[in-house]
Amino acid sequence: MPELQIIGSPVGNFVWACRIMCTEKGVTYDLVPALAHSPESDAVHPLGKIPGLRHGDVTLGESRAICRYIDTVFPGPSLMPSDPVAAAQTEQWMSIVCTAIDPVMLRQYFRGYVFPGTPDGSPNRAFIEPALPLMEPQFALLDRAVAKTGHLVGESFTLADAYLTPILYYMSKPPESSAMLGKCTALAAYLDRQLARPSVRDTTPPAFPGARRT
Ligand SMILES: N[C@@H](CCC(=O)N[C@@H](CS)C(=O)NCC(=O)O)C(=O)O
Repeated sequence: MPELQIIGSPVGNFVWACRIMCTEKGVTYDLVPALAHSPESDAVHPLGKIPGLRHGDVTLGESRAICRYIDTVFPGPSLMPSDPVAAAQTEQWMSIVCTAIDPVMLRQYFRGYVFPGTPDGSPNRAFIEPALPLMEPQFALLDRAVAKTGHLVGESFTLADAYLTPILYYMSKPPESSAMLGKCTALAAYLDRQLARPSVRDTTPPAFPGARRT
């Protein structure tokens, strides 16, 4: 089998999800550190985003496609449930995380801390403030979702948890989001448990320079 490469910065939340997936499956890979729109990412992702994948002649972009490929081609436990309803629920939560949670919590709010674009590098309140009222109901939604079983779907860790955990990790750093998370007892306990999970712990990236530790 040719060497499997995951291409992207380890701090990228979608890169991290793919690495959790590989680790859970016991698939060895080489992490090729690369920024979005670099020669390395442009060579494998149609939009030059990260993560990308290279495996012999196969090149792919988009975390969902990458995870599907790895899950199908390599042996090892799958993070997609075999039960059709649970599999569809996993897709449902991954879609919600990617299309609703990530755009508000990371692309809008967290960006105000890590890529502020302010002259002195201070947090950009123009990004942060409008995100706050959107984040409150999202935290409440996620708190309810994990309250029953401690997972997004069923009784075990799925790819949906692999997508959500990196985002919650970053949300535990800045003051407003860590306060919101702290009020969501089920979600805060969920995050603590996932961060102790070997596949998550062993792939946790270095902190963003602008992100405050709690
Ligand atoms: N839908 C993509 C999203 C990937 C994504 O947005 N990656 C970010 C870094 S975490 C990126 O490449 N951003 C650069 C851009 O959007 O141009 C996936 O699931 O892989």
